[in-house]
Amino acid sequence: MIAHRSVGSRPLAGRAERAPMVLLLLSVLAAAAPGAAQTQGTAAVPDRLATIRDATRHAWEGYRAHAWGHDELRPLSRSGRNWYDASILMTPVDAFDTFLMMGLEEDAAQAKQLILDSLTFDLDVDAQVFEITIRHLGGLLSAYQLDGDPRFLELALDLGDRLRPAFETPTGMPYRYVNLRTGAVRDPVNNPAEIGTLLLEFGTLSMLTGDNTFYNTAKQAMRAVWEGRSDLGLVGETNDVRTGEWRNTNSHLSGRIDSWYEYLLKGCRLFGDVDLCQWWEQGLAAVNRHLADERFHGLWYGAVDMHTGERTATRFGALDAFWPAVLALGGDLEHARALMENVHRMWNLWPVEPERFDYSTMRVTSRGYQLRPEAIESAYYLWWFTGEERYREMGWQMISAVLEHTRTDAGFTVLEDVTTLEKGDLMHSFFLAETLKYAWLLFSDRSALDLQAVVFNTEAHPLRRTW
Ligand code: DMJ
Repeated sequence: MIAHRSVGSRPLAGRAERAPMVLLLLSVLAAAAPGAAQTQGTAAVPDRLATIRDATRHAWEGYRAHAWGHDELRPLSRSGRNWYDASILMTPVDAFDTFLMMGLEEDAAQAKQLILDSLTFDLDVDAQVFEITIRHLGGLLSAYQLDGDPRFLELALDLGDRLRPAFETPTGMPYRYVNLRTGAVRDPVNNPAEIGTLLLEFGTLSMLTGDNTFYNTAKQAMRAVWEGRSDLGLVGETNDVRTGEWRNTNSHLSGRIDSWYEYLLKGCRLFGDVDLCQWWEQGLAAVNRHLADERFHGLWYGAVDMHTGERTATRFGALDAFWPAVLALGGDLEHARALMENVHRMWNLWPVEPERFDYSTMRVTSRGYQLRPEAIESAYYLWWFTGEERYREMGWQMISAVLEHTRTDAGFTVLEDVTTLEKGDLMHSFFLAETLKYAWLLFSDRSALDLQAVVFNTEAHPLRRTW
């Protein structure tokens, strides 16, 4: 049983802060209110749902047959791989809520039994704080909220406790790795995404257990990143968590920074925290002012130096494609729509989107495809908030191409090169957590999930304000 922990310092705004907090939060929520969505193509599309559900079953069958008990499936070699010396069951933890949402009860039951029988965090391994938080803490918390079994929350609480030593730094920003058994830490050079994408999970853990220290710890890490922003209001790519000093001053929306912005907005929406709402509004303004780039075929977001604003790169790719979703959720449909056109353009350049390309030359610079969800996630948010079928068609083109070109006899696999369609040998757990889930939601009835009430963590685990 979960002991209801005594409440430490409060995580949410106090009485004096509540009035502006409510106004700011209402403006964030109102800005994202759907317009045409109530009247246009909002009904489920059964044949497409059947295709996506079959693909999900195929992916899980591959894992069951060849990687059972491991973190992830290697579809070509028909084997399993673990991130560390021992498995932490990444695929079942990531997939469980997807199965529930798709009504795949038998598959959900298999995943649940494996997790509850075998998952332990009492392991002598150095775990990456960000990855285990978004996948395991997020997955276990959403599993608890959807399924109700308290053992999911017990596992989440045990993990949360084991991650605490990572935050014992002068700034409150976490080391990248912490040993789950000994608490030993390593890798002090971290980045805004890995430092600032922890609050939805730590905050939800606080709300569900009554132990506010989780919330406050993750929020202090975000505050430290925010306070290190440049005069232009931008953050850099890497910093030292012991001093706060920036090591790489490139600013962009790609890996190492991306979900930092996502959690400012989502933290504002899930917890109603006035600081996060303000940081989001100000961060968004700086991004639209300095990173937006309209010189080449419409709107892109590239890279600049965080201090000078000087353009350092014209690159975009699969990871950056999350931004239309966040813009739509934040109510900036104009930029969301414009960028989504270019996400779609990226999908028309090659059979499948590449990891990265240069939008000034339209040349690919990183040729792989890692089964990533972001473009389909954005199509889903755009469709949900506008009701326009156009976004469903974009999403269908994307997921059809993924299912066609990445399918193997045992699950789905990454591509080494989207120009040749050469296959690699890995089915990332986020394919089940995110890619297939967002595709499923895109063709479900719009009322299947209320994006005004549910907040997806960055691994697509749904969290709900049940407290
Ligand atoms: C996922 O682990 C998360 O979405 C993360 O925020 C970014 N990378 C992958 C998916 O591409």
